[in-house]
Amino acid sequence: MKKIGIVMGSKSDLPVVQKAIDVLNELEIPFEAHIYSAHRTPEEAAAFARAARQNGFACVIAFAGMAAHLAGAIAANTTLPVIGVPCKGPVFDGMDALLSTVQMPSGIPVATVAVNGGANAALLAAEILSVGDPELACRLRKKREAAAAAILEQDAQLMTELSHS
Ligand code: RP5
Repeated sequence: MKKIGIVMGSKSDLPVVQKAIDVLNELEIPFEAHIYSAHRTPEEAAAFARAARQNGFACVIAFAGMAAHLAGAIAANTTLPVIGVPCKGPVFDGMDALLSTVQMPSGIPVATVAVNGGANAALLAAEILSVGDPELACRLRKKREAAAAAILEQDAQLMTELSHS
């Protein structure tokens, strides 16, 4: 199976990255994670992106906060799908990173998920991989079914609780 590339702009992004790692582990998807910054280590970030296809990656998830140009910088250097995760910063509550990540000019796409949306980024990456992997597609379907069953169980429990109040 091809790998998912994870790139974060700073180690301070790790709590959001961990949400993605948890999903990838649950779905048994191999990944490789790095700290490469678009402004602090631009050469390393570009080199990773340029070699990503040849190195067996199917797509790259890029995590960054504040003036978050990492996902765009990665996308500029590969034609693999790039998923951007805007990370919440200390001043604008993630709105800065959201706009920086989502507002890519035409020609270089970044599929942007919600602020701090690490789990959805991993699920989207898994869905991309599942196009050529029926077993992964089956694991994704079972995960959705389990999530739906958990909600229906909560619903039944709520009805019981409310009927006793
Ligand atoms: C971005 O700046 C990083 O992705 C991080 O979200 C933010 C702050 O970085 P640190 O100052 O915590 O290293 O480049």
